[in-house]
Amino acid sequence: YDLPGAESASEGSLHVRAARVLEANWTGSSTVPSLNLYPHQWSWDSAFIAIGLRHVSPLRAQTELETLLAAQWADGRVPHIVFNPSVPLDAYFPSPDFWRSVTAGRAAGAPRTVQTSGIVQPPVHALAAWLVHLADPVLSRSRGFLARVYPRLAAWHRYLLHRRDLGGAGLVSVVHPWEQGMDNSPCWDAPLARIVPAPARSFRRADLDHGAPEDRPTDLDYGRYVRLATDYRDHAYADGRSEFAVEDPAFNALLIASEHALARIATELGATGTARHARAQRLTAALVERLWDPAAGLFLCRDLRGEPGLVRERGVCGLIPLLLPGLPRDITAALVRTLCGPHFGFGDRTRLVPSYDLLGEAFDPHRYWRGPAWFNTGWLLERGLRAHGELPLADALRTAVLRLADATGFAEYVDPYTGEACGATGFGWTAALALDLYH
Ligand code: 9YW
Repeated sequence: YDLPGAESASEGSLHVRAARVLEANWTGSSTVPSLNLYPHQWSWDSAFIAIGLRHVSPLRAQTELETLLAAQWADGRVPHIVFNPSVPLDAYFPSPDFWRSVTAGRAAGAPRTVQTSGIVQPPVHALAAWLVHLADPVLSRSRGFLARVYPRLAAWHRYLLHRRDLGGAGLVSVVHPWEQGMDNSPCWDAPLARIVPAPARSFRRADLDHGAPEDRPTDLDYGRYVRLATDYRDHAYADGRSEFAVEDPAFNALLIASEHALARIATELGATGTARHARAQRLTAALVERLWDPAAGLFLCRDLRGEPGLVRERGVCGLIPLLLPGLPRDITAALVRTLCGPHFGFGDRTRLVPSYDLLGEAFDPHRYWRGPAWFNTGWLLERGLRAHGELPLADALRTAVLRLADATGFAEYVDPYTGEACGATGFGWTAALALDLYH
């Protein structure tokens, strides 16, 4: 995979196979993460998908982000799911009749013409918009792409920084594990343990129709997810009262990376990005101050409820800040050591970076975000390694992503030791991000 087009002609190229997945998952205005498992538009999936799609069709990549942002709420939040009205209600749980965005979200300014969830996902969008622009600046300028998305992206960041600074230290909190995107990570075990689960018979899990139960979150996890989402909905999606509030390093790092991207977008539009770069730097300092753990050699999550404090679990979320340009040198060096050390084993014991500590008690190589390796985190770490000049490691990670994505039919996630496919295949961001690394 060193050179585009290096594969044998009979097999076609990775580019063609990945583009085919994105084509199959395209609905006409956006791309689904997985045809069977996730048949709607997901927020951070769309951002990652747009980053790959820009190599196939810059116009579709722009449309992907525009469709998502069209479902933004008046308070600035970008919902984690935008529902496709032509998909049957029982195809995915929780469905629109659970979230009831149009009625329950009225005070927060949910759109009237499209149904969405009421929680959010990591803000990768400004970064994606900038990368999509760079793929075809002429098309982007002729359509006024950045000018159209900029106010929405700015409002999105404003929502997070103003309504979600629940710890009062400048960082953003997530109020549901689904918001952070790594649903059943062991990092949530302690903060979730306080939540009284909704009774298992009060909902029906559609995910088990398509995924192996041992690869998915448990019913107990789901009961808690449902309880938290129900409470949020029943309080009209007003922020500040959630029983679950966690400052997560990956979510905040992605916001910071996107704030830097928004600064570049502002500059491209003829304004100045200085204030945004400065804010990103301040957020980076807050991230280090609040979540860096020098002894563990990575960032940890901070639980704001119960007995507040750092959660002593090593998740891949703690490595993602490697993405940031402004990190102190000793921290980037420590992150690289942790990535390659016994807890994540990259380049030694694992083929792709696991989602959780190999030595952690809760480690399970097949269960979703409790050990398996995911391609979006691989892509983010590859970018971080490259940005900090760790070129041999970045190259190794790039090759691993490309090989495993292709060999598994673009799996949702893989066993970090064997590379065996888990979850769905034909997965949107796996195809998109492999495509991006291929180029
Ligand atoms: C769910 C769509 C989403 C991702 C999340 C992932 C999973 C949804 O799928 O959550 O129903 O559990 O954890 O990160 O955006 O791909």
